[in-house]
Amino acid sequence: MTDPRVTLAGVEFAGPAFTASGCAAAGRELAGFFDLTQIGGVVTKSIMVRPRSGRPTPRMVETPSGMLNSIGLQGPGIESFLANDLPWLAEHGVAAFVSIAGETVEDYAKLARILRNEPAVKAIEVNISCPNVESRGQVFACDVMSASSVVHQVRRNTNSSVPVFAKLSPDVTSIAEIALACHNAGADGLSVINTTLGMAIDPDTLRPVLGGVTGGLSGPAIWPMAVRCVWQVHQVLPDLPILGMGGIATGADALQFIAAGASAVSVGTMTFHDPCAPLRVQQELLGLLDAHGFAKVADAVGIAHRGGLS
Ligand code: RRO
Repeated sequence: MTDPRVTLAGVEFAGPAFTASGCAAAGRELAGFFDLTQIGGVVTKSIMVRPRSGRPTPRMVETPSGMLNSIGLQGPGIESFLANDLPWLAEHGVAAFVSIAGETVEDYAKLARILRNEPAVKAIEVNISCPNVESRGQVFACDVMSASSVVHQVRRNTNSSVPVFAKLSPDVTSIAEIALACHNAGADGLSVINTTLGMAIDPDTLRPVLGGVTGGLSGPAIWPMAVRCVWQVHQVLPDLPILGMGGIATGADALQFIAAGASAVSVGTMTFHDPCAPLRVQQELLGLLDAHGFAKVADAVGIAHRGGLS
């Protein structure tokens, strides 16, 4: 059997599939469906310095093969996260991949400083690509200088043993350019991709459906774009671990991400339909890797760049 363990930037995880940020809160709700210690870990909903109520409702719309969300970074804030969520993950032996988000570079630095003293944090995902913010200027991942500043500040305020992954947006001209900038600023890995900006208009009222007007598109509709982004990032940074995500519903989908250059995957939107999706996708992926004769996941990473199976 293919060894399920993966090592991302020096840290070992139990499996190659993770939850995706924003689709499973901090893991608790999924624990009734499957054993969270069996997957790579839980990537938490992005946590901010202060509690936040998010954008006006409605916040979700179903779309062909996907959905739009306009949550707007709703969350309890870092104090509550440290009092309730992180201890729960630690007590249950679940690997905590903590996602952080801020309105300013200093917010990110502050969150990193606070998390520095928390041994339960196995890795940090720096969410610089939330589409549901007040201004596009706050989507740090759309600008080389902004992305670099955030990553630099988080990296310098985080323990060297804890990898820092930057989460990228597909809504840029060159994702490779942003990836290189994040790498140069100290990112140990990249999460590829966040949702892409979309919008729906009600055909009866002819008004935007979402309270926040625009929202992030996710689900199977976006996997071809996500695979392309993983491919382009791996092409310029073949040694940097990528956590690949975007519309993964099956092990075969996940395998495409691995072949394009991802070292592990996150399963998000599919969890709303099938709460066991992260574990099911992992089992299906490992079955496919085994059928192809791969002893470990790493042997298949980026194989599409090397001519595929011989
Ligand atoms: O909370 C959100 O609205 C949200 C976030 Br933080 C994100 O990173 N991506 C997304 O589609 N929605």
